[in-house]
Amino acid sequence: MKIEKAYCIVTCPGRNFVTLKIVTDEGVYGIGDATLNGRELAVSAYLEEHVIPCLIGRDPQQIEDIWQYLAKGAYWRRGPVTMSAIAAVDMALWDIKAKVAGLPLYQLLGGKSRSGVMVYGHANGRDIPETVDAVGKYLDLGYKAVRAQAGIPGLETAYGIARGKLFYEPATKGLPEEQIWSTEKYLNFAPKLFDAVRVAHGVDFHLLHDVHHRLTPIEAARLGKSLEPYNLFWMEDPTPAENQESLRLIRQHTTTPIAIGEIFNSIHDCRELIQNQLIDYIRTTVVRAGGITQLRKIAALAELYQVRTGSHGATDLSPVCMGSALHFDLWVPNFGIQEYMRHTPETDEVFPHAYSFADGYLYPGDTPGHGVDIDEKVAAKYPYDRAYLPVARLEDGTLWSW
Ligand code: CS2
Ligand code: MG
Repeated sequence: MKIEKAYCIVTCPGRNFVTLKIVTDEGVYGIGDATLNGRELAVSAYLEEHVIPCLIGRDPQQIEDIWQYLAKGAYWRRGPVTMSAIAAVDMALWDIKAKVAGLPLYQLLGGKSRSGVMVYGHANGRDIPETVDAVGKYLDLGYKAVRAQAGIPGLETAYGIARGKLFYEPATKGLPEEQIWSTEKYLNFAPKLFDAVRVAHGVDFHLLHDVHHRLTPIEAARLGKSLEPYNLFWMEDPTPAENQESLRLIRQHTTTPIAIGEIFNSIHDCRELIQNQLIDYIRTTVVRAGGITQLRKIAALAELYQVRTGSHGATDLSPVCMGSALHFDLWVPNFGIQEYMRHTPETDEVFPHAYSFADGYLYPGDTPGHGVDIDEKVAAKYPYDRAYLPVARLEDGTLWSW
């Protein structure tokens, strides 16, 4: 079997997605997600101009060798653009291998380790009452785990507040939106939100929160301590983690579990965090961390230190990534939880898929491959429309982590 052709499909059913399709000389094809929110065309160009020419004629079954070739052969290693491109190739090759075997992807990884994949939904609101109400809606939908994000008094915008219904899409058309942030207003407010959620809905469900890289280590320690009475499942991205050492300070002050990694693209981004047990969940994803091939190496390292997986699953990761992630999640021994930010009906029409939701769990289905396809005719209805993630500034104008 040989790779005969490969190409990118860029579509925008409400938000931009990049999908790589690899077709073999025997007619079997596989697809992979290559979406990098706000930098989509950088990845499609990397694939079209630099990767695809090297794939033609290769044996698609040599997944590991192709991964090594693309990761090391470029000389310039790592980075979100490179690793998203490699991830898309990897997803597509695993899809082909599973289709040729006539098996759902999870069977090639080692079979089921659980009956379903526990997911968490995204409850949010402009204020505490709206957010408490949204948490209730997710519990009524059967979710066992809910993330809560609320508007912050005194700030016009805050991370994670949806513009629509069940969907949260931070990227906006035109140039990056500039949002104002105040750590003090946030730290004074956050405990009130979680107190209200627990008073209204009790303790018999997992409650999560995303700090979204906004705090310094000591501020994150203060937040973690203040949230201990509310027994969070995790406090996510409490501080920017390029300096992995900074998590040590947070760890010294609080038992609130920590999840980090959605922006990581290499095992080396999280090695120290895992080996020093500075985190409890690793959030690396199939599309960001070089595909199934590298993600399962990260999970194997994490398993040695009792760190569990908690992969990113926002709307800007396409259903192709979600489908692939669910097969990984069903197999991985040290599974924690999977983020599930539902896609829009238009997106689901572009990406028909086998996975399904029931009673707080996602099930990948048993279609051979990862169980997700792309309808190229429908995709063509939605041309690319450049959009950017917001930029954050402090009230004095200082540029801050968004
Ligand atoms: C967030 C994401 O889901 C999350 O945990 O951090 O919504 C993130 O902001 C987006 O994926 C960025 O594109
Ligand atoms: Mg996050």
